[in-house]
Amino acid sequence: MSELRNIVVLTGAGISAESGLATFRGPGGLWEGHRVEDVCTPEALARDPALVHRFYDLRREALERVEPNAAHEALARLDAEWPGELLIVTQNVDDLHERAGAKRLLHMHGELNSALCAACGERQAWRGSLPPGTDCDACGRSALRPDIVFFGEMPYEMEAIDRALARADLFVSIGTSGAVYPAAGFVRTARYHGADTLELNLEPSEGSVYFAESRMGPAGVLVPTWVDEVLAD
Ligand code: BV8
Repeated sequence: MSELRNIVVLTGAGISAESGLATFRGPGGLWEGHRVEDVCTPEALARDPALVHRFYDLRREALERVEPNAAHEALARLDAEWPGELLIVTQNVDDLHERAGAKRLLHMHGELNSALCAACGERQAWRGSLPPGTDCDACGRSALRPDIVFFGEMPYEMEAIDRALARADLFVSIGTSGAVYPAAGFVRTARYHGADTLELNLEPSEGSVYFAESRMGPAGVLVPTWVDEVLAD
């Protein structure tokens, strides 16, 4: 660990589970009662914009009722105290990392508290309900949509992520099933570039075999322990 300088952390829905937010793979593969392909694809948005906008309105509202947990707070402490490079890449669209104080953070799948204009590509902060046909502040057209990366759409900041993975000495995956690409492939990219790899998850993910070390348990317990270890070195 002594030569450890550059860390990349990937987080998924599991890190927000103890805050009370649902993960994607609930009972029967339903997500808040919906099939993913009915609410998280461009086709679904075109077919039934009211359903998709409502789905994200409900999740944006749920965010107002929850708080960051000990895992978010531990990563924010790492962010504040780690002297080397750090990048927290979250697949989550909640703002719990920010609310815990994380700064060196990016949302590769978008954010609930943001709206994207399908006409001009501009983004604007958004709270509360976002009905279909809402006007864009930048171009005035009625084309605002949830600022979410749907299946089949290119995740955000992939160049920054790839640069960080190429420089990483340690890649840590927290609370993700390893079911969705390109995020699920980051561990292999990091290993290819010589990074050490650690998985902190409630159960083995689909990519567990690629991690040098896997620790099973709730993020609220595993992440503070791990951050203490890293900062003690
Ligand atoms: C793209 C939106 C290309 C935000 C999401 C075949 C092979 C490979 C790839 C593909 C393929 N067919 C299609 C693809 C591409 C596709 C994909 O990977 N499909 C999968 C299903 C095979 N990927 C895409 O489409 C991506 N885009 O590839 O673009 C492209 C190229 C050029 C030009 C244009 C396009 C886009 C993917 C993004 C989709 N959007 N979310 C939102 O609505 O929230 S994905 C969504 O699911 C999440 O964002 C996340 O990324 C993903 C997985 O969810 P997890 O976060 O892992 O959550 P999950 O519930 O699955 O797991 C939770 C884990 O936590 C579990 O392991 C559990 O044990 C653990 N846990 C639970 N509680 C705790 C805990 N751990 C610790 N403590 C706890 N307390």
